[in-house]
Amino acid sequence: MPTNLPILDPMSQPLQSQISEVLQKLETLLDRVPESVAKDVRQEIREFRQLLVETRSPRFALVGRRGSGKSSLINAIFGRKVAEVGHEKAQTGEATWWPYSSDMGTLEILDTRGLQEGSRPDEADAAASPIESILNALKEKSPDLILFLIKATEADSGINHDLEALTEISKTVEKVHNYRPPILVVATHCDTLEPKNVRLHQPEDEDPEDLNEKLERVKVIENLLKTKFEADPYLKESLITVLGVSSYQSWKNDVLRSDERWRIDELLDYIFNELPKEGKLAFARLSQVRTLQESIANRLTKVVAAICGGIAAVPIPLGDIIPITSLQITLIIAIAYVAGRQLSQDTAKEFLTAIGATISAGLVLRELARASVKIFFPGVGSAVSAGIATTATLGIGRAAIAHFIQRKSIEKAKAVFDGERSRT
Ligand SMILES: Nc1nc2c(ncn2[C@@H]2O[C@H](COP(=O)(O)OP(=O)(O)OP(=O)(O)O)[C@@H](O)[C@H]2O)c(=O)[nH]1
Ligand SMILES: [Mg+2]
Repeated sequence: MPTNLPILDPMSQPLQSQISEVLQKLETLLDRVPESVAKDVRQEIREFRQLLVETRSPRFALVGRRGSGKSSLINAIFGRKVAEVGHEKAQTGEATWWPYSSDMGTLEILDTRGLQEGSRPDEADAAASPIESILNALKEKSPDLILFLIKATEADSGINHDLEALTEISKTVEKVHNYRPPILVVATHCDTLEPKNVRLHQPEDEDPEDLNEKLERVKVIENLLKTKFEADPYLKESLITVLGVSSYQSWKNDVLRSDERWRIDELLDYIFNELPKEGKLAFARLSQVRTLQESIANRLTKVVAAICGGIAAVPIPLGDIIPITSLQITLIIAIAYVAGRQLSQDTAKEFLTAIGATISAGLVLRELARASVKIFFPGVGSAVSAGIATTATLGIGRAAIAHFIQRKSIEKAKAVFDGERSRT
């Protein structure tokens, strides 16, 4: 059962509606421009909206036997204790989507164990998670992906029941939502494979030969599972990969006392790649993986730079160019948010000033003030201001990544901004 229930807002509501407003305004501006010019900018605006305005908690359906490590995996993703580890009583009553939250965000999880065990009468509490309610929960919301967990040591024992459950879940989702969720197969407990004492999470301290033996065993299990999936024409299509991991962490009074996670970063990478755009930002934030945060921040930067360049390139009245600055401020707020912080507009503006980017924004304005350039030499002036707007925005994004995600000083961030500009 989740230890804390409140769903945290992916992004503050007022901020989201503000961003939404700016984007709407931009779209209206684009109506005045030939569609051939506006088309690409519209596309970027759509992506920006998906990533930022429509952001929501990712949703996973978990399939895995009792003790396969579902709760541990949720904790491993967060790097915090958000789920109770150890034997849990089966949920009584309705199976439903449960929010698991840290102060960095929320995952919505549907535990589908009842479906797997429903046909096994020896399970005392099999009836506690009625199959009907699992299927209803799947109809209510579709999982972004299915995580199938199996203990590495149990991978060669009959998993037909498990595969049947997987197929039923996938087909239900596909029928209702017209979406076939990708399946990630996770072989847990790899650390317990022989030789037991070899620590996968500290390979540098281990005898290379012993380590190799253990890694070979992991590979054998991965291949075994892969073969089973590939033998099933339906499941084969949905399989992303099979990955052996260890999720083991030990907590004492909610304080981490040992962290033996292995290959969880790799798993997070796979999950991130499979998530729809709406779920990526929240996932990068809550998992606190820098490479994922950088990936989404770089994408946001490119999208915003393209939008700013697009606006600057079209001959529109000077007053309407203000959205460029608001977009750049939004970009800073969004990047800081991915890194786990909540910035006010004022703080974002201070950051712009501190890296010396306001001058650049002014430059764009001045460039556009020479509107005559555009009128007399259409194309030339536009290309110049578009270039400046794009470069300045790229620089601002890279500087924000350096400061908020890579935790570099403001001085270093300023150097990143200056470097980006002098590159062109
Ligand atoms: N060594 C090792 N132990 C693990 C790993 N993952 C989970 N465990 C342990 O296995 C036990 C069961 O893990 P849980 O995460 O509670 O499993 P679960 O699937 O949530 O179990 P139920 O909620 O009862 O279905 C706990 O003692 C965990 O510490 C792993 O990768 N390696
Ligand atoms: Mg559990």
